[in-house]
Amino acid sequence: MATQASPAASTARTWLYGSLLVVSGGAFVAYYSDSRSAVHRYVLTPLLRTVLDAEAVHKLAVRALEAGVAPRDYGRDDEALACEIWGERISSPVGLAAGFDKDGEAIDGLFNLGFSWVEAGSVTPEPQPGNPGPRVFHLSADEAIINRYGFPSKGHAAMLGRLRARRKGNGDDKHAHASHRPDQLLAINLGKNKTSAADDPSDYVEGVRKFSPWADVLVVNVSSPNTPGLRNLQQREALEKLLGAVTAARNETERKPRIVLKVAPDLSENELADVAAAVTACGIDGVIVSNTTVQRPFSLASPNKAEIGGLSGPPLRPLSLRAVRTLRQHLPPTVALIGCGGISSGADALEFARAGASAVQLYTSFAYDGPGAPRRIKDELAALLRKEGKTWSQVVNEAVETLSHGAEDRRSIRAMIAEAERLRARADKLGESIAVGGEEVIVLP
Ligand SMILES: Cc1cc2nc3c(=O)[nH]c(=O)nc-3n(C[C@H](O)[C@H](O)[C@H](O)COP(=O)(O)O)c2cc1C
Ligand SMILES: *[C@@H]1O[C@H](CO)[C@@H](O)[C@H](O)[C@H]1NC(C)=O
Ligand SMILES: *[C@@H]1O[C@H](CO)[C@@H](O)[C@H](O)[C@H]1NC(C)=O
Ligand SMILES: *[C@@H]1O[C@H](CO)[C@@H](O)[C@H](O)[C@H]1NC(C)=O
Ligand SMILES: CC(=O)N[C@H]1CO[C@H](CO)[C@@H](O)[C@@H]1O
Repeated sequence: MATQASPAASTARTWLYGSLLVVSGGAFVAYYSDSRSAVHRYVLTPLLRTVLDAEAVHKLAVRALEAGVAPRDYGRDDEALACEIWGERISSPVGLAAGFDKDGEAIDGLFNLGFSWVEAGSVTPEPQPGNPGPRVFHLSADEAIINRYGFPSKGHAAMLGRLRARRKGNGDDKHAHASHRPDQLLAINLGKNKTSAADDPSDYVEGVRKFSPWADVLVVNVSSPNTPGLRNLQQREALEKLLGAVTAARNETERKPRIVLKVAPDLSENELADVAAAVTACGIDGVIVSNTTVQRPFSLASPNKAEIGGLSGPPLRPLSLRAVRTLRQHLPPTVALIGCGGISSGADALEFARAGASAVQLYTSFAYDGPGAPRRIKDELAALLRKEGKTWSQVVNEAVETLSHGAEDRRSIRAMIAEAERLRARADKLGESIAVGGEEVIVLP
C-alpha cells in the first residue's frame, strides 16, 4: 500500500531532486567543457565517427567550435614548451594544420583548444565547390585519412568577412598579433582558383595583399606532387619567380606577415634542394613539411587504402621526417621548418624537433582523438622534456645549429674565434707579466 506523502515532504523532495539535477548537470557541463575529459577521446569522438561519415563529423566539429559549445583547454602550457620562431615566443610548438577550418569559421574555438598556431584555409580567390563526395575516408586500422576534397572554399571575400567580424568581437584592439592573443599565431593558407595555371603567381599575390592585415603568417603551397604542372613549378627558375612575386608583394604591405611555403613529402632529394635554393634566394621565412602524400606505404591495412587522394596520419610520418632532414641540410638556420605529418604524441613532436623543426602541426590525430589532442600531446612532450632536463627551444637550437646548411663553416668559424680568444688571453697575460715583474720567467705551454 502506498503511503501518501505530506505536501511539505513532497516539496522538499522536489527541491532535493531539482538541486541534485542542477549540481550533476553542472558537473557534467564542467566535465564536458574540459577538453582533457576522457569522454571526448574514448566516447564522443569515436561514436561520431561510427554514426556519421567523415565529412559530416568534420562539419559538425567546425560548427560546435564556431558556436562556442566545444570543450576548452583549461591547462597551462609548461614553461619548457615555450617555442621561439622568428624571434616570436609562442606558448607551445603544437599547432593545427590547414584544411580543418577552411573558411576561418572556428578560429577562436581552435585557439581555445590550446593550439599555439591555427592555420585557416586553404582559401581560394573565388568560391569553389571542390570535388564531388564522398571525398574523405577514414583508414581506422591505420589511424590515417585519405582526402580528395579538391579545396572547397567560400572564397577570399567570405574569409575576409569572418576575419573582420572576429576583430570586432575581440574589441578592435591594435594587438601586435593578428591572432589577438599574446602567445599564439594565426596563419592563413592561400590557395588558387582551380582554373588558374600552376605557375601563375597572381592568385597568391592577391592573397598576400588581401590577407596581410589579418594574419601573422601566410602560407603558399607548392605541394601537389607528380603533376605535369608541378614538374614545371619545381624547376628552380619557375619556383623562384613565384616565390619572388609573393615576397615582393609581402614587402610592400604594412604588417609584413611571415611567408611560409608548404611542400609535399613526395619530392625527391634534388627537388627538395631546388626548393631550398629558391626559398633562400627569395627571402621566404619558413617551410611547412609536409602536405599529404600520394604514396601508399605497404604497411596500410585498411581497405580504404585503395581510395584516390592524399594520405595523412602516422603512415606519412617517416616521409615527412625524411623531407625535414633533407631540407634542414639545405637551408640556413634563419629559415624555420614546421614539421607536419602523422604527429600524434609528444614523442613524435620531439622527433621532429631533433630533425630540426622549430614547431609542429597536426590534423589527423586531432580528427581521431578529438578536442583533447593538443593538451595531451603538450603534456606528453613536457614530461619527455623534463626527463631530458631540456626545454623545447634547447632541443630545437641544438638540432638547427648542427644540422642546418653551413653548420661545418659555423663550427670552424667558432673554433677559430675560440682559438683567437685563447691567444689573446695568453698575450694579455704575457703583457701583464712583463709590465709587473719584468724579471719573471714566463713558461709557455
Ligand atoms: C581532410 C583533410 C583536408 C586537408 N585540407 C588541406 C588544405 O585545404 N590545405 C592544405 O594545405 N592542407 C590540407 N590538408 C593537409 C594537412 O594540413 C596536413 O598537411 C596533412 O594532413 C598532414 O598532417 P597530419 O598527418 O597531421 O594530418 C588536409 C588534410 C586532411 C586530412
Ligand atoms: C582567379 O579568379 C579571380 C576571380 O575570377 C580572377 O580575378 C583571377 O585572375 C583568377 N586567377 C587566375 C590566376 O586566373
Ligand atoms: C623582401 O624582404 C625580404 C626580407 O627583408 C628580403 O630577403 C627579400 O629579398 C625581399 N624580396 C623582394 C622581392 O623584395
Ligand atoms: C597536397 O597534396 C594533395 C595530394 O597529396 C594535392 O591534391 C594537393 O593539391 C596538395 N596541396 C595542398 C595545398 O593541399
Ligand atoms: C589549394 C591550392 O591552391 N592547391 C594547389 C597547390 O599547388 C599545386 C601545384 O601548383 C596546385 O595544383 C594546387 O591546386
